[in-house]
Amino acid sequence: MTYLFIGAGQAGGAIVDAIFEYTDDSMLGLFESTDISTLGRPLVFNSTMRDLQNLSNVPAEDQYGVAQQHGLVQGTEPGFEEMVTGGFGRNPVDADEVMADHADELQTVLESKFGGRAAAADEEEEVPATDTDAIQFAFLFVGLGGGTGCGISPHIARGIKEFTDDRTKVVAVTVLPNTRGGVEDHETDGEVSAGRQAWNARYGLDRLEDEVDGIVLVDNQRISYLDSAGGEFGEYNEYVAAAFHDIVVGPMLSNVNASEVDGVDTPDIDVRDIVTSLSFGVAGEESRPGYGAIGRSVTMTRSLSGYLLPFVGRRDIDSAALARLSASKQSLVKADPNDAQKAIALVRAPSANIGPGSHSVETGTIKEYLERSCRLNEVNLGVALSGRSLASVVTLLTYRREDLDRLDEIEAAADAYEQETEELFA
Ligand SMILES: Nc1nc2c(ncn2[C@@H]2O[C@H](COP(=O)(O)OP(=O)(O)OP(=O)(O)O)[C@@H](O)[C@H]2O)c(=O)[nH]1
Ligand SMILES: [Mg+2]
Repeated sequence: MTYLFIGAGQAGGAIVDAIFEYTDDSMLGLFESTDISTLGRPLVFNSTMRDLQNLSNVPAEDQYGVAQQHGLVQGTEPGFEEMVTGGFGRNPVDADEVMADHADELQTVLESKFGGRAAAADEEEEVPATDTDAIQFAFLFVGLGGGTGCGISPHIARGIKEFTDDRTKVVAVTVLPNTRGGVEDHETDGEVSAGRQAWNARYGLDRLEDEVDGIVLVDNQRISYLDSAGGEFGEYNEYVAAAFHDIVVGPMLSNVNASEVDGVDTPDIDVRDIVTSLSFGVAGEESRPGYGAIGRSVTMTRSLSGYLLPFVGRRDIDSAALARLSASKQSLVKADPNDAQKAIALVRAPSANIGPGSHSVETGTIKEYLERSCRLNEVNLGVALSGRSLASVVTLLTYRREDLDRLDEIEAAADAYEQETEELFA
């Protein structure tokens, strides 16, 4: 049983790399138990070798090149560097075609990692069935403004579901391009127009929608005041990685006893709840993916003197402010938390700040805040321990596509781009 964290393309790979930074014990502090590498596994795909070489936390055996001639090439394969040179020059339609041509190779890759049909070398031998529970959940990270990730990610989602007979739940975490004005392309030093990136984003979202259970939006326009061409993506990636790490992995690394927590019925969430919160549909009917935005707020639970002297200098935590801040830091522009349909959130705090007591996080207050925002009465709140003197709140708000002005804006920019180029080549 594994959770897969897949990165497709440069942006997707970079975010997965940031998530697997959390394997250092010092970051998780006191828990002798586990870290993310015992629960999840990274897997990245890219057409550009250099992007793969930039990853620090994804071993070469979990890196795959996508090349027109050679298909999927494992990072450890001799000659990898010569085979994976291409890139798709911001063209997702090309990437889509190449990946479609090599779709069966994805099954081979998954079999090599999770067992299954390929394990039987001899025809006479009984073919072991694929362990359909091998991958319970997959998070697929991808930047939609480019070619590679945008074009290949729908095939990856479909391939994983095929591998497990549709048992795996897949959540796509998609980076929306900054569509304000021209955007520097740091790969070619040329200008990739905002219109082209919007067109790519629409192309990718439309295809992903048919393959995945939920979609989380990470909008680069949220950081458009930064000079992202200069590599400031790093901090944003870390922010997104921290939020996902908390909400996906946190509850399993550090569960708290339900009876300790006031104001929440079951202060337990798991990944299944995240997927449910991110999709719409009643049991029996086919569900469709919702669109989520994620946010994280954090505050110190001790003053500086409290770090030096135990039991001194505990700070009061303003729970309402922490909840509001988390929702206002969500990863999407032009999204009003009051338009959200559902929400799931995770509070993490040291044990001294959970349960009754004047310094504790008021989970009931946070839940009420989210319930006031959401139109459906579906708010799920989990509580987990933190080994550091920090209290954090991660909120994942789910919207219907039609309620998000930002997606309308991207559609309009994509339409305009299409018209412009049609006129150009008419
Ligand atoms: N948030 C974030 N965005 C990124 C990062 N790297 C690139 N982007 C943006 O993500 C979008 C897709 O770009 P890439 O990920 O470089 O594209 P790709 O999937 O590698 O595809 P190619 O065009 O073939 O290189 C663009 O809008 C980029 O500006 C990153 O590390 N973090
Ligand atoms: Mg690239």
